[in-house]
Amino acid sequence: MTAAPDFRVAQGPGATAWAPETVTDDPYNAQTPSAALAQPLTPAGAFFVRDHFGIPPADPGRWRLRFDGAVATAFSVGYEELLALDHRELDVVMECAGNGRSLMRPTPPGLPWSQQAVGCARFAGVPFHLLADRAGLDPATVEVVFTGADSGPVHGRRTPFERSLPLAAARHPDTLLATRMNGEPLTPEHGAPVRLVAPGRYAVADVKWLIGARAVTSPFTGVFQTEQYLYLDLRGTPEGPVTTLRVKSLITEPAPDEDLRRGHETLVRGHAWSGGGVPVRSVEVLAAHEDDGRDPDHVRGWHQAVLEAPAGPYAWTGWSYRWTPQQPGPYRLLARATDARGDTQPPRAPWNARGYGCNPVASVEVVVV
Ligand SMILES: Nc1nc2c(c(=O)[nH]1)N[C@H]1C(S)=C(S)[C@@H](COP(=O)(O)O)O[C@H]1N2
Ligand SMILES: [Mo]
Repeated sequence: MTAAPDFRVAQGPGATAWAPETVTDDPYNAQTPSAALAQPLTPAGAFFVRDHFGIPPADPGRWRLRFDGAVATAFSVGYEELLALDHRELDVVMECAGNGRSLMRPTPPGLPWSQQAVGCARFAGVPFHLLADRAGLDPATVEVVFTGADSGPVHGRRTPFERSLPLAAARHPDTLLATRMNGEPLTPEHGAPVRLVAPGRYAVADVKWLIGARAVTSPFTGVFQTEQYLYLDLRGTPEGPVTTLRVKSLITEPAPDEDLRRGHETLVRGHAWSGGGVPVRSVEVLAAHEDDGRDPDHVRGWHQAVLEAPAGPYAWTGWSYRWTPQQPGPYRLLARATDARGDTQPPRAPWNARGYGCNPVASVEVVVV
């Protein structure tokens, strides 16, 4: 079922040939290259890819999305019919729940993502509730289960990729049946022809290659809902499913190990985001010189970065801080985002058995000469 991905190279003036950095070949998983993460919107051809079973073949001409389960009238829609409906466009940070796992000690099992299983793209799609309303949901509906066209063996049985959303989240006007990413039709690796986009949640919710939506009157217990994508503690005790994105930041400049000049102003910049549509309230930056010998957790000297206006409630917020290093030698630059709820990035990776929600203070090492 795995097709070799065929990444289109951006054309035109100033175009850059992007390709994600492969993490596994089969199924294909890849992370966003750092140069692409520095862009305000992540190019689709550079955007990280997370596949459990491989990319299923898709033909928009034959694609249908079936609505069934606890509904008055089961029905299906085709691609052309969906394209004719009103679309909404939203800039959305998509982050894999396992992003950053490789920073945890001991490193939990799972794909060894650094902090690059993330991107922000402009998705256009039809609000899911417009079609759900046509089906006439049973008043006892508690969740909607979304089914992808991909499947594979789990516990010895062929299992489709399926995830549910609580009814209120499924019916939220920003939950989209997305057909476009950054102004272009979805590419095969990102869920063509139609994927779900549930903004503000870990990206496991964003079912690709969507072919089914099923209303259910008791909570869904599929493997990707109740066995994987849970916060588990040291003893393996569940602490709950991954849901909304944790507050987080990324330093995109300067690059790691970049040589900077003493007495020269350097622009430290990056993105920050949180989940559930909660805005970023502040980003603070700390430049710790190696000789300071201070524990950065206790150090004073955090400076407020300047925030840009984000392109909507689910987009990331660009930030920057002008820094003029005074001493030569190695520095560690740290960035710490706080959201409007008051949640802030912890000093160190918050460990859990599967390595989800890893949002420690962002850090990059540079040398001043
Ligand atoms: N059908 C299907 N949808 C899926 C997945 C999958 O394996 N199959 N992976 C999920 C996970 S875990 C993530 S992080 C995102 C990744 O989206 P992307 O590959 O477009 O970046 O897709 C989600 N949707
Ligand atoms: Mo993921």
